[in-house]
Amino acid sequence: MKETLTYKILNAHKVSEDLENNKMSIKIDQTLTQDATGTMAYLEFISFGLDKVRTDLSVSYVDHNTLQNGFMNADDHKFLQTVADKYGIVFSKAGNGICHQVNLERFAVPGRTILGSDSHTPTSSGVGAIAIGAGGLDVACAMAGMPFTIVRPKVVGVKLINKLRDGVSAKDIIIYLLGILTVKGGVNKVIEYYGEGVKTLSVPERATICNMGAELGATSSVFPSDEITKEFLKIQKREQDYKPLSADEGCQYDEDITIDLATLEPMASCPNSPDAVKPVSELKDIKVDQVLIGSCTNSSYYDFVKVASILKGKKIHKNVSLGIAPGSQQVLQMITKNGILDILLEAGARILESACGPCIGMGQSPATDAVSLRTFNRNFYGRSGTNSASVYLVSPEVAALSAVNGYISNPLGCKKLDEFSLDVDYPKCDSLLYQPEFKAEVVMGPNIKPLPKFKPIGHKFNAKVMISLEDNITTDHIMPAGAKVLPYRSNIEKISEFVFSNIDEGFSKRCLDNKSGVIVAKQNYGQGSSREHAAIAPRYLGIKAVIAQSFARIHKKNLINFGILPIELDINAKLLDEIEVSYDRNRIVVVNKSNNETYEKMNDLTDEEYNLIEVGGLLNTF
Ligand code: MIC
Ligand code: SF4
Repeated sequence: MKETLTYKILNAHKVSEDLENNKMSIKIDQTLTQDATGTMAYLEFISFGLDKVRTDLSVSYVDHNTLQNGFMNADDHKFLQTVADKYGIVFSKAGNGICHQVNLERFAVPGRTILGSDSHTPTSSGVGAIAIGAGGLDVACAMAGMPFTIVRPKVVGVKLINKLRDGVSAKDIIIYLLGILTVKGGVNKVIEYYGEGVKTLSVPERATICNMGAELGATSSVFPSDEITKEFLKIQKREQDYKPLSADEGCQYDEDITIDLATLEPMASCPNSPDAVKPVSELKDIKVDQVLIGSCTNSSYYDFVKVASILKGKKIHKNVSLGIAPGSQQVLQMITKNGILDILLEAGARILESACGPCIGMGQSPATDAVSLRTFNRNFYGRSGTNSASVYLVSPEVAALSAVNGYISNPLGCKKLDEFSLDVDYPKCDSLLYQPEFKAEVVMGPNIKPLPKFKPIGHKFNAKVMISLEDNITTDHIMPAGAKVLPYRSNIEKISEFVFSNIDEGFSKRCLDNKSGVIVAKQNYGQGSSREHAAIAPRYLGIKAVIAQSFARIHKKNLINFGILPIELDINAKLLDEIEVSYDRNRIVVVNKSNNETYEKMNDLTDEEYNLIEVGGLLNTF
């Protein structure tokens, strides 16, 4: 039978299959963590009592909480470094770069499986790997050598034909796709790219596309591994990792989409959702206050070549603040060596650390009511740190040209300058990358609190509705990030004070006063980040079930991992209604006692998931 590339890689890693529930478990070759989810993941891994990781390669990155305002983040970094050294994990220190950019440069290998405690882990699929984002506990289990279970994904075949015009970017391809598929269109699917157009895209461009597959809710995205991949691995001095990989000619996809690259135009995701898509030509003349270029989506050397081509000899508009964060030390070294950095500085850019920074609300929050153009991947409400700001997601070309003009501008026709060759020497740049020596003692500063213990929720309970929500609630709504909250990622009691704080300040206190509760929502609850804090912190506050029309993949798994029952139902309930939930292996009954409505459905949890809820979560099974 002719196979898709997705199933070639998945089947080669298959450990077991549960056809009745449409699930498969796969061996994970490599893992990655970042600091904001990593401290929990490693506390969980340590609790398993193993002496070292069981993967081929595990890498721990520090890139999110690099703003060291107080001892908390620095404590976390020290903890992560000592854990890595002790348990056989490669450590990428703060300053080395954004986990996904560095992982692509240094570690991603065609044909491998990679599990990362960050939703944008699929960036590494740009080399022809299957890289998947997951909660920290799932990554901890993978580090312990356990297989990872997924819903057998449907495969969407995206055929790329022709070639992008000057000024049109890989970012425009994925934003365009978001306009077609929406933020829930990729759930339990892998987006597989093929066709003549693939050959016209470099690996960093492919990685940009795979990166924002996360915004579709997709399990992963994948590109073939071809001569361009070989060239990329060669310049990264790891040609030995190359292996050609592609789908069988004529294989069948579950869904088919064709994109003609030659007709695509610059696109933007408008406030406040990556799928609020418009062509840039329809947005022209909107005044811009801030432009930020960077993040794991668009911070490669390739991106800065295009930015420099536009900024060369120009000055940014006096009302615009332009911030630039190169994605890694390697990118920073390269733009320094070939004069791009000078061009950026002369244009008036502020150079930021090679880290996530403003993408996760760590600094650079825009002014009140400001318009901010970002080459990032998420523009959820409040994520920038300024609730009233309008955040647009765009390509590096749109960002650079708009910074010069002071209003949203269409770069169609802007050419890459020939003087910036892509064929340059890429420094290996390992000065902030540490191989484990299996020596260190784990250092746990006062910011790192023990994992909370949770009791099972029981088979029947009554609880009030603590919040009633709409479609597409993101994990940024549930568990906000930003400079104020992120330092408490290792302290569940403290971070739980901030649950839903951007949209409902009273939530946390209400839960504690009521001692238990349920959350009611509509479609695609928990989209976005992989942060398991969006499950642990509500559980800590007494949340026993989330009743929603549908869930995002990673968040649903996180809820189950921490013993919260996800119930897929569309119920009619308002704040403080009294809900009775009862369930067994076969069915779930939900009664809204406040309006006397009863809902009943088959229990669609697998045996494994049911067992986890019964014992109060995955950590109680060890
Ligand atoms: C994000 O982009 O939201 C993050 C911060 O990288 C998260 C992880 C986190 O919340 O720590 C993600 O995407 O998984
Ligand atoms: Fe970091 Fe932003 Fe990428 Fe998340 S999306 S990993 S915060 S750069």
